[in-house]
Parts: sequence; structure tokens; C-alpha cells
Amino acid sequence: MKGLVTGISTAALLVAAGNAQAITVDGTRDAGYGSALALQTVETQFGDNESEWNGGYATIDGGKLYIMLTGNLSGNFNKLEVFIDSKAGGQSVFDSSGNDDADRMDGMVFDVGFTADYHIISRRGNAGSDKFDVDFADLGAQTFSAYADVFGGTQTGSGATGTGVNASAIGVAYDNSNVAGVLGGTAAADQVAAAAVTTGLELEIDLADIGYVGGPINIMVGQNGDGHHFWSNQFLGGLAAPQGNLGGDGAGNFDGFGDIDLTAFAGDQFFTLVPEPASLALLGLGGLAMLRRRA
Ligand SMILES: [Ca+2]
Ligand SMILES: [Ca+2]
Ligand SMILES: [Ca+2]
Repeated sequence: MKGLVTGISTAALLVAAGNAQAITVDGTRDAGYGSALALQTVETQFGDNESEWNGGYATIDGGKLYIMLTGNLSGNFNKLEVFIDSKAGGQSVFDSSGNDDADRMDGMVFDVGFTADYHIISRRGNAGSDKFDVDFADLGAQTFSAYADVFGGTQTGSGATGTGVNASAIGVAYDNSNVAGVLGGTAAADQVAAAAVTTGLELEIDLADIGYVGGPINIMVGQNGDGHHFWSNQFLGGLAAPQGNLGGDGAGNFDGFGDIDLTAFAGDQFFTLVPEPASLALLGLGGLAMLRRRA
């Protein structure tokens, strides 16, 4: 992306920005996300419309990474794990920054081609009052910030974290209204139904906070239990069907840890955003072939 920016004029960038379809962080998928980067491949064994992840979407606009994950997160403090590979280097084997008992996943092996740099935990429930919490961890620096109750007393809505390890507040929105999408079970998911879901979790992260200087961004999404030590069968990219919960040992058993080996499962349990705004193709700058050469 940096190559593109240096290769075209400020005026052209302004045109490109004008062409981009704005994203609103409200828990509803915007047209600006375009097509899904991953669709769920397996029915959920963590409850139909309870914890299911139908599709993964992402885009970059205005210096922000936007992530839209359509589906549902149970209101029982189950953890949605989002790992971001946004720069060179990073972890092929997970090593927690020490927050939220995430160290129970220490030793987890990521797929080849994925080196985790940042980890975001989302969870919601009622602990005396309704809340939605978000943790942001810089895995390289082994630092984290934990943000409780980002919506101000509710489990759904929109809001933002404070600042800390992330210098800019992270926009967060969650809409729990999905009652369709994939069904409960372990068989192959209905991907047409998965693609039709428009609501779920939406995040807005400043590119500087994920050390982004250009190139593709890999995003891994996995639904875990409330102690980071019992994985469901809901990953994006998805697992090969039929597939039950992975549990703590990859075979569906509880062992007190969440250190699964994702290389043992077919396919990539991550998806990739290749930032190449469609709007750039409309600028008459010689087309994407030229831009790619510059990049
Ligand atoms: Ca939205
Ligand atoms: Ca990385
Ligand atoms: Ca469903």
C-alpha cells in the first residue's frame, strides 16, 4: 500500500477516498466491505445463533482497518479470539501477553503463512450488570490493554475502547439480531445462508496501532469457550466438514489448555485482506497492472 501511495498524486488519492464507500461501525455489514473474505464451512456446535460465525469481511479506509464478522457471540463470556498478522515477523506459536487467562493458549500453533502480531479478545455477558469487553494485546511487545463495558451498560450497541497499548481508541459494535445463517451441528454449513447474514461484530482499528506499513493483512478468527481452553468448531477461515468442537486438545476434549495445532487441520484458519481499493482502478492511471508494479 505504501508503494501505491508514493506512486500516485495527492489529488488521485483524494479521488480514491471519495470513491470509497464509508463504513459505519454499528454491527451491520456495509456495502463498502464487498464480498466475504471467508464464509463459514461448518455448522456450529456452540449453539445455533448463540456462537456462530458466518462470514469474515475486512477493508481499509481512511487509515483504519475495519473488520466485520457476521454472526453471534454468546452472552456467557465465551471468548471470541481475533488474531491479526499485519506486519513482518511475529508469532508462529502463540505466546500470550498475560491477559484474561489467554496464556492457556500458549503453544498454539498457527497455520503456515500466519505470524500473529496482535490479539483481540471480545466477550459479553452479565456480571452484575450487562457489559461487552474488549482486550487488545501487542504480542511482539507482550503488552495489553483491557477495556470493560465498552457500550456503557449493555451487551449490544456501539462504542469505543479507551487508549493504552492502542494509541487510538478501537471502534466496537455488536448486533446480536442474527437468527439465520448456519445451523447447529457439525455438518457442512449452508454457505448461501452464511453469506446472507449482515449483523454481528464490527471493529475499527487504527493502522498505526497494528504496525501496518503495507501488504496483505491476515486475520484469524476462532470461537473459544469462557476460559480460552475449549475451542468450538467456528473458525474463519473455516474447518473442513464434518467437524465438531476442537476442545483443548484438538479432538474435542477438555484438558485445561487451548494449545491446539492448526496445522493439523485442513485449510487455512485465517483469511487475507489484500488492500487494493477498487476505486483505484477507476482513476485512469494505467490500471492495476501499473499499480502492482509500483507496489
Ligand atoms: Ca457497519
Ligand atoms: Ca506477522
Ligand atoms: Ca444460525
